[in-house]
Amino acid sequence: MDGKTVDVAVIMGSQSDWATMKHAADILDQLRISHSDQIVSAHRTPERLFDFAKGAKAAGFKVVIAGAGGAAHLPGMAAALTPLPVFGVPVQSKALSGQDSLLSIVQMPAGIPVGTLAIGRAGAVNAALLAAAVLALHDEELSKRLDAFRANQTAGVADHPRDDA
Ligand code: RP5
Repeated sequence: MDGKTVDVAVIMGSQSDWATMKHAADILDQLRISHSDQIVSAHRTPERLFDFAKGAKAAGFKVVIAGAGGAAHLPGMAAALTPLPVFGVPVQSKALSGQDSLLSIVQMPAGIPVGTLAIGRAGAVNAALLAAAVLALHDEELSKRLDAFRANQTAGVADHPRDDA
């Protein structure tokens, strides 16, 4: 990365989470925010989780987006190990439709916050937009791009529904 730091770490518990987390990566790309997408499993690769989260701030990341499904301990464990803001995305699980993921991520004990988003694609998209809003506090050009993204979204909403849309 040319010695430059990357702003957002998008981590996920499994390859199977990528179909969801790619939506976060796509929004970050649209807003021209640098990101690193990594598989980091709290259960299958705990040492990788410790190495990543303990070193995330020193590595230059400013925000962590963490997606996981089922017994979704990844966002909470990452938040316990880094002072960076962590946004959790509950991935929609097959057995319980992501309600397990949601409750695993949202019910953090007081003292270690995880900003928890919606289940699935909406959560991944909004995690990226929240990360953008945080970064935009100190980046006027990004702030303008975020404003333009929202204006474009507003302009894309028709006044009336169509049968063929
Ligand atoms: C979690 O288990 C992952 O975040 C994933 O959502 C879920 C299932 O993982 P795979 O069995 O598909 O690898 O750790």
